[in-house]
Amino acid sequence: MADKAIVVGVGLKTDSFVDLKESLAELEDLVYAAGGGVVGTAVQVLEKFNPATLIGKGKTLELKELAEQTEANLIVIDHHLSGIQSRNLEQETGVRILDRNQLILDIFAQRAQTYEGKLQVELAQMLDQLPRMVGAWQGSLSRLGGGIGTRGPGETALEMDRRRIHNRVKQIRKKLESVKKNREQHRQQRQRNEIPQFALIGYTNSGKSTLLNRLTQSDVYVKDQVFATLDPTTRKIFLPDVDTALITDTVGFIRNLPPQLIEAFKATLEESGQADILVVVVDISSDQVNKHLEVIDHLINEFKWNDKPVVYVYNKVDLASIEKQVRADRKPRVFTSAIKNEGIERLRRMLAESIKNLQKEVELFFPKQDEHRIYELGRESQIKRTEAASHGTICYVNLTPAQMSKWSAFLTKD
Ligand SMILES: Nc1nc2c(ncn2[C@@H]2O[C@H](COP(=O)(O)OP(=O)(O)OP(=O)(O)O)[C@@H](O)[C@H]2O)c(=O)[nH]1
Ligand SMILES: [Mg+2]
Repeated sequence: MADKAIVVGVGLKTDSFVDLKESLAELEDLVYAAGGGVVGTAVQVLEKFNPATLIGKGKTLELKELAEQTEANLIVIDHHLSGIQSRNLEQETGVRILDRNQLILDIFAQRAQTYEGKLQVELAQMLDQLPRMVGAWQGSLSRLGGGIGTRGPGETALEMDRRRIHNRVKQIRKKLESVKKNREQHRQQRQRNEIPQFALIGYTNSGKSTLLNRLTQSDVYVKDQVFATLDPTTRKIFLPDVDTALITDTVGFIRNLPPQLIEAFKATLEESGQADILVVVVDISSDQVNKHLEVIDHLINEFKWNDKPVVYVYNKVDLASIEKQVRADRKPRVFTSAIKNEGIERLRRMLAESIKNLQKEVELFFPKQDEHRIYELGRESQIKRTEAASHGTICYVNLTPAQMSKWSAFLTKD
């Protein structure tokens, strides 16, 4: 049976009310994404938060009544709750309580497919659990029955004591470390080939996976729901004049992404950090383009990707008014409709252009005994011209910084 949820927006008088409402609308989407339904909505703006229950006493009672009327079995608060606040709210309303983080973690728990993905979600759930454990969770309604917030490996955590959780956290980190080592070996192999790499990043549901499928004729999972993608996928992409490049699709962003989740998914996100160029995908049909860009900018800063060149893709242009298109002012930019296959060739050209901008023309000298390597050079870059010299061959070629370090032994001084 699907959960029937009441969503509750909470903020201080000093906060922006528009933000509160937008965040609450997003929380509704998250409830649906978790497989539940929304049967009621409430909002409270406070002078200051109530340490015992976050929201006020009157509002708590109101929620209890609303839950009875609507037969809700779940209340989701659009704010962080302490362990004590959750327990108190559960006792006073008689209904299971989740906060925004727990809801997002539940969606991740449902979506995780790979070994690594599952480990990362479990780690995030435990890191989220630890500070809530004040010995207060015993007797909590969260342990009863199934439904949103009780799934995934994290549910067993509720029965463990803190020390056992700490041990488990240590264990998971170790396992993740070995997965990471494994991946780094693959990556080194790839780097030896020095193929330029793009990362698709952006808000969840903006169309990253659909674009990847268009650009690479793949069949990555696409769905009209938040967090459809959790595990990174890397594919080859063929661009005009560039030969081969790689492009990675990964987990989408959302405002107030739980910090534990970011920490747990570091390895996954680092995959995008390996890219030479970021491809920021924005759903231009959304009313919240600016907020989405703000969240993306913030995370780019947090991951220290600021030095990477960015290409902006305003996707879903088929649904966007001219006014919205005029306001889309990040550059370089391209408008696409991944669904209608519009703008994709322009995007390809822009991606090719962005690689060329990374490259510099250099002169390499291959002595006779190394001339066989010119073939390898030609496979990973465009040789503009070659000249026979007395003891070998000179090649004029465009290389990215990474390629330059690979071929540095053959660089002639400039
Ligand atoms: N109208 C329209 N819909 C699109 C377009 N591109 C993608 N969609 C739809 O938007 C929804 C989300 O697309 P995805 O490709 O799964 O989005 P995503 O960015 O990978 O999302 P996450 O994996 O959840 O982060 C799907 O229902 C797509 O069919 C577009 O250009 N126009
Ligand atoms: Mg996706």
